[in-house]
Amino acid sequence: MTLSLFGDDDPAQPGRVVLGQQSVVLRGYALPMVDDLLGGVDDITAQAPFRHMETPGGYTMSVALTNCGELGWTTDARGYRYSRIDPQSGKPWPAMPDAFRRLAVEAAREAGFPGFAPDACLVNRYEPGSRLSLHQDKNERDYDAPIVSVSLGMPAMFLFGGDKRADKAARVPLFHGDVVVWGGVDRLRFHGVMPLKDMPHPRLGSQRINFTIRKAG
Ligand code: MD3
Ligand code: FE
Repeated sequence: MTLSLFGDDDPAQPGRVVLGQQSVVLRGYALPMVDDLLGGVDDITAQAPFRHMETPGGYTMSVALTNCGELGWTTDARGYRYSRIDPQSGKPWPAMPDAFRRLAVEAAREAGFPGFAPDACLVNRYEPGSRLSLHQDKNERDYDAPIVSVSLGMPAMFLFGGDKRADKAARVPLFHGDVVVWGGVDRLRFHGVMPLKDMPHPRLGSQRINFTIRKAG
């Protein structure tokens, strides 16, 4: 048996980058599951293709998105919300793949959030130049549940701000296979993604896929 200097929930473990009191990057955590995860993305997008949605302010998002799970996040001229129905197909969103749920529940537990019961997963696709401006995730019903994010494909520079839009944001690179868990006091922090640089990934080419597993309802 190997003696570990690091307890199971010690935030100073190798491969962990502490972002805030209750948010942590688990570097490469998803790498052993990449085949299953990409298979899941293919299943989802066969039923609910990536699409560019409109913001309430009248802009078209540079990030294309789809969803799986009981609830999916949407935006249009009427606002942001979660819906059981894909507005493009009129059908329920595809089921959340078991591999997504298992990874999220285990990563949440590792980060100090046992008992995570997700019901929603927003899948984002970035192409070169795609960006996400600073925002808070406030459309979920209760902020006690964490959000688990999985990054695949090209790297991105993530912006992690504070509780106010004007708070200075830290820049954190996110790579293929990284998993991030955000919750508790960090749950409502402003965050965003810088415009994606074109650094083609051997497996995914000129795209980045990020999915966030959530409890929305
Ligand atoms: C920090 N997506 O979909 S994931 C989003 O890389 C979103 O596609 C980004 O922000 C992406 O809403 C970042 C990381 C993330 C998700 C939720 C958070 C960071 C968060 C909630 C609170 C604080
Ligand atoms: Fe967000």
